[in-house]
Amino acid sequence: MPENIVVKPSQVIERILTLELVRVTERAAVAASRLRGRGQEKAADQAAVDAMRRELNTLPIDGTVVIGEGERDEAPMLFIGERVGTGSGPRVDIAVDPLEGTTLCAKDMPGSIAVMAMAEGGTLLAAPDVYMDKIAIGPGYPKGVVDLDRTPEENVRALAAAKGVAPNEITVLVMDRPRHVELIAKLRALGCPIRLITDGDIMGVIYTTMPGESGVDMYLGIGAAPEGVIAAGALRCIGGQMQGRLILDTPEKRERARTMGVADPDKKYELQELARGDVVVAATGVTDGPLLHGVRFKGETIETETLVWRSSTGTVRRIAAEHREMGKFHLER
Ligand code: VTB
Repeated sequence: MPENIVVKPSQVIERILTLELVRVTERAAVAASRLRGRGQEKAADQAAVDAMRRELNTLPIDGTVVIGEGERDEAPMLFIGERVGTGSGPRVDIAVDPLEGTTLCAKDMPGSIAVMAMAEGGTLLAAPDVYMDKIAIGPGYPKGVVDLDRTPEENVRALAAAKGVAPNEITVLVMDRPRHVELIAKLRALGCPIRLITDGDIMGVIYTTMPGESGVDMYLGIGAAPEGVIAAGALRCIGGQMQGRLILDTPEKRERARTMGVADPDKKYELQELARGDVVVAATGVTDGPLLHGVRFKGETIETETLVWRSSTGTVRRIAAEHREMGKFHLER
């Protein structure tokens, strides 16, 4: 590296840790995939959680789980606030979804992943486990071309104009839920193709960053808030646009959010507020999906495919790995 380039020590550490994160999600994905198609959502999730936590605790970081499996009293592992890592290293925020799409894994349907984000300490939104209204598009569009406070019709038309196509050529990804009946009807009226997914909206948001591969231009609708923060981390790395608003429709949820630091329950979060600092995100396929193939067991070897995004450079790496049974993986049988 030329001498005149100044690299912060934290950046070097983060750079080194990028591959470590891949190991973490690979391990979780392999563990979950042994239960693929067996109809056991909880067991598959638990296997991923165990493997992810074990691997995370070997990393030279002083990590705090900000997005995790739940509150300490309901989730014994990877709960919000749990300290992870060896403790001797940079202070980082950790957001995990060891098995995103547990149902997809249990039914061996496309799109389940093991995913995590690591960011500078105190920079990821500590989102409560509530719903979030989200909008996301990929990179290359003028800032503010879409907005959560505009109607779906306005957003589709604006994105179509920016892309130079007709509104009925904008593919919108929406979660297939009764809460979206009205949204879907509006999009149908515009003639938009709609990609309906049953689960897994972290990838749903990420698809917008790779329209060439995924065919998706925009994410619209309501999904889980913690998943929104992890997806925002990935978008920060690639340069897409996203906004989110927590749905705090009961006094309990508002109180819960308040104790987690949410001062304004109606706040519209910009991408940079969901994930503020430098962030690294890694996702390994569990079942086959449009962007990642699932774990493959091939006699002596196990193959995984992982995407890892890094915000400080915008690098996206796709890592195909071949693991041998003599490694630690056989212990997870
Ligand atoms: C989603 C999505 C997840 O749960 O938001 C969803 O983020 C929550 O919505 O991938 P529902 O309560 O309607 O299921 C998942 O689909 C699975 O965790």
